[in-house]
Amino acid sequence: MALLGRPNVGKSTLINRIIGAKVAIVTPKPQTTRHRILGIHTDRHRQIIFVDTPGIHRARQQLNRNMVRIAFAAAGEADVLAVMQDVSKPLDAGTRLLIRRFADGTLAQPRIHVLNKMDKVRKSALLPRLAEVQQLDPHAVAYIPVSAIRGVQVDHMMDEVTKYLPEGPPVYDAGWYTDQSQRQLAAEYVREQVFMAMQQEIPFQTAVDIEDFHESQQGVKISAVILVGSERHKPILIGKSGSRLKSIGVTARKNLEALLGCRVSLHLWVKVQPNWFDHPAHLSDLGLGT
Ligand SMILES: Nc1nc2c(ncn2[C@@H]2O[C@H](COP(=O)(O)OP(=O)(O)OP(=O)(O)O)[C@@H](O)[C@H]2O)c(=O)[nH]1
Ligand SMILES: [Mg+2]
Repeated sequence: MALLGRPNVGKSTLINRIIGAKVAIVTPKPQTTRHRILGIHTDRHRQIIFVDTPGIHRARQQLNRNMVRIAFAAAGEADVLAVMQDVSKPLDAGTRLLIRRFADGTLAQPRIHVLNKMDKVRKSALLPRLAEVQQLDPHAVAYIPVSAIRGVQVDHMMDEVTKYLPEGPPVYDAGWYTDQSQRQLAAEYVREQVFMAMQQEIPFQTAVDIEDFHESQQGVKISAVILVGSERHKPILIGKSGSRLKSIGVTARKNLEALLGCRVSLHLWVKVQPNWFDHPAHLSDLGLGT
């Protein structure tokens, strides 16, 4: 099942909630997710492969064009589409356009509308919103309000999705919960903290590349480069006497230790690569191509 929607609606939060681990990073900033990320849920009766996607937005730079392309490609391959919106925000032009785009019949798979962040609105506000979405896409198979962050109605949504999945043997072993390597997860966990710590355009112009990932009896030793798109971003990211970079490293390391269940030593450094986010070759080197 592919999870699609505008940036920041809570797609990654929902996947993490279902899987019970941070497989996709979450921040309050839009355009956090840049890849197609699998979250594999296996229980006694079923295996559902959830595909988290980058938020669909008007893309100017090559990185953003790739992100949007990744989302539509994931939609094309899935058995069921879940189109998510944030009900705590008005149904804006961008969201309407997105709903219409999926409703136009180009993609034939069953569609479920997921109305997230219901914890932020009154019940009385939900009904008119449901009616509005139903009117925009009358042929969807379900319209489900949820709270991804609190786990409200998430089981119900999964049962609804299950109805439309093809029967077959499980694709992944029961122990697998994502398709990402530990190396990729490490890069994402560092990027999450960069997003949390940085303001304005800086987070969107950073990427993380793992230079070294070494496992031993003592734990994991990781060396990561944070790429910035401009010389003037470097001192801001590093902070006074290295304080900002240090606190990014400390939080990312703690989160990684919780995920990997072992000691992690994390070495971060910053490199300037002007406008890397607009160069197809740099993007594919960073695993951000299409
Ligand atoms: N109150 C509330 N906040 C939520 C809920 N789900 C997500 N959020 C918050 O919304 C913000 C965005 O969440 P993400 O999961 O990163 O959103 P996303 O759709 O994956 O965003 P992109 O990756 O940028 O497309 C975070 O601050 C979340 O904590 C919810 O059910 N209720
Ligand atoms: Mg996301």
